[in-house]
Amino acid sequence: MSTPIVEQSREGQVLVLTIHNPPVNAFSVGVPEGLHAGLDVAEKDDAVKAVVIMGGGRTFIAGADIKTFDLPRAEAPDLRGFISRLDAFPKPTVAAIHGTALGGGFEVALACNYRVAVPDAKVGLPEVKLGVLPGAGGTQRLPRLVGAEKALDMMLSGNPVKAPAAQKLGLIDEIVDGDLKAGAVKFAAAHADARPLPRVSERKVEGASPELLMAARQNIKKTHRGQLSPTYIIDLVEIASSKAFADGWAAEARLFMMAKDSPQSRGLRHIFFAERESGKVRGVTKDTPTSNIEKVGVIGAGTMGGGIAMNFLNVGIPVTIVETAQEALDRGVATIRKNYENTAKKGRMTAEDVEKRMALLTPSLEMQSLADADLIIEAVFENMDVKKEIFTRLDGLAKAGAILASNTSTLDVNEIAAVTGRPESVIGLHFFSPANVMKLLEIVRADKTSPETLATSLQVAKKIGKVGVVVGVCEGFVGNRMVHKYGEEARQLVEAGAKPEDVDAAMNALGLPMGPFQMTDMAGLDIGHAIRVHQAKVRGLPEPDGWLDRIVKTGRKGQKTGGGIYDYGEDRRPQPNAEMQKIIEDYRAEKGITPRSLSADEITKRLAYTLVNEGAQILDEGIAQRSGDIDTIYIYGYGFPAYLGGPMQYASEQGLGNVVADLESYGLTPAPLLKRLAAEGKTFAQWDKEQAGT
Ligand code: 3H9
Repeated sequence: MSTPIVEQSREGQVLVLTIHNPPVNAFSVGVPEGLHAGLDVAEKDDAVKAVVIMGGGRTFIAGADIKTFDLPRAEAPDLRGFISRLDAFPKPTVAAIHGTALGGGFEVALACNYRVAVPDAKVGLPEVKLGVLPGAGGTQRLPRLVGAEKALDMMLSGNPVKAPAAQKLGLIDEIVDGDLKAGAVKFAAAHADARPLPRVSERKVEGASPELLMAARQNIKKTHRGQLSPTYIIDLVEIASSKAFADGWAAEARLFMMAKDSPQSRGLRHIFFAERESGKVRGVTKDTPTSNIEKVGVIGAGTMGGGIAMNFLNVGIPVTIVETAQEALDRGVATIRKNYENTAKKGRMTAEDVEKRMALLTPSLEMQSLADADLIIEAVFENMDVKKEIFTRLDGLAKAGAILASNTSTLDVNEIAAVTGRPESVIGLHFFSPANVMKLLEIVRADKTSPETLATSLQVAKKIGKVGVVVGVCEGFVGNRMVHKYGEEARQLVEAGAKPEDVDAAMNALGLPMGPFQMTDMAGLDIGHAIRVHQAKVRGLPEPDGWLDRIVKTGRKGQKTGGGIYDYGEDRRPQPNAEMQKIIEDYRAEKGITPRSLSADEITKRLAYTLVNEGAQILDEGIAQRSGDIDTIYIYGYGFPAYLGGPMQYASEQGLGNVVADLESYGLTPAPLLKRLAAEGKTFAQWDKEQAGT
């Protein structure tokens, strides 16, 4: 007989209800029914003196089942109904926590009379990260238990608290060392006769001063710019402090529904699942063998190579870093040390940690020293001849089965793989700068890359804390291919009459921390110029001579030279520069362009939809497997706001029919896939599902 979703077991006078809903015991359909059945038994049977609720498998309840958020209310699991009953239950209830008690899961625990946990358990209310708020009493109970300030901190950050800290805050009554079930049963039995029963809902909120609430409202303008649910959370803490529990409970239900039904929450939930889906790659299964990566080699000790090396040192994997000249090698190693020391200065690492990491680093001038590495990542400058030479040498010296990776951001990985006798072991691992910070890793699958090489690379990404997204070979892969089109369109907008600052302001208003020209100034104008020169050469076109190329030629290369398109004062804020504006005006005059004024709406749509259009083309070509992969890339690699769900989800929210109509109205040609989906009235997420056959 299979285990029921909620298993009942009697331990003396205690009834233990264990939830079995793998993988994370989300509060899905069947869970409340099983728990109610358990409470029915406990209520009727006089021999039952107390109830323990716990999770089977790896965790307590990880929250409401996010997949059920779009179900009609009558079909969705009734978490609030169960929590109401739990709060009023006449016999002592104990939540026994291991793994994570998150969101609705922690709300169940808060509605119990007592909470016990193993030392490495974590508790928290992460709903804000999904664009919602704790909607099953969390906004009302947490401040009653830990005070307004700590409750705001936990609910606005969404970060969990470890059990020992939670105990200090009063969230956990007892830490159980050893067997959780036995410890929880013992605790429950010891409290079986305790009356009156402690109920969090009956407490008063401490510390909700008007100053605290005002400061929180000010602060979220910076930390959660443009987002709805944090403001609701603060409103609800205010209500918790000034009104009866029942009023707060009702207000919470109303605001939860408003947040849940917002495009922001749909966007954040989309990206939650997209990020997890990105690990599921065509041709790779759970049974695909992987190899152990115990030693890593990095070729190139520049900014990129150094940053890449740090990822592995951080997780205890030894790295040999190779350069051609002693000076460059010394400089690279010194930069890595300095980065760690700066982290230590900020108190995020000890001096001992710095030394531990540095001890794992072996600098070398000999490529031969990479002979025993399991993974070798080449991170030299973007030149195909140099890369081919390196891979030819690697083929001769790397051990059998080693993965040979290039960090190229644009070059053809097939061409690189072809110089080796083992193309199945060659892959692109495209890190984003700064490589030790940015969460994205584009994993470039070449034609002959083996499933083993791919599966191992995905595992490596996870190990070093990156979100790995598999992409195919084309110029710029997914992220840079899209951003090049976006940059091109941004330059066109200026050519047509917009000012660079208007273009940036429109994208800032959409929620991007940096507009295209702020980004160009930060990355360096010379980089984009070099790419345009390279592309023109490859295509047999004359050297590019747009207004931006003319700015580069004045010697202004962006922030690194003190200014580029903009000037930068003490506060590092971009300020328009009259001479640069003159270059733009002269350029228009020379080309006979009469500048026109462009609205912020046109700018936003033309730029955002240019990304979407290229994304659709990328999907059609099979360069990305899912639109969710593209969204994940844009959020983790390019700062697209997560609450918009990424460019493809954003377009789906606007309606693909509207996107097509807008593109056409600007004289731009919609990609065939985009047109097809628009005509069929579909979203990109629906297309993803169709492709996956689900
Ligand atoms: C809420 O509770 C609202 C209430 O306040 C009010 C309601 C009225 N639902 O991350 P992993 C899946 S909002 C459905 O890879 P890990 C996930 O998609 C919720 N599915 O594992 C994946 O599926 P697959 C508040 C969920 O060990 C699998 O589980 N709670 C949910 O790295 C494994 O996930 C949260 O926000 C869910 N709630 O991390 C917690 N959670 O295998 C969200 C996970 O098919 N969850 N799945 O790809 C997490 O933070 C992490 O999953 C957790 C485990 C830390 C639990």
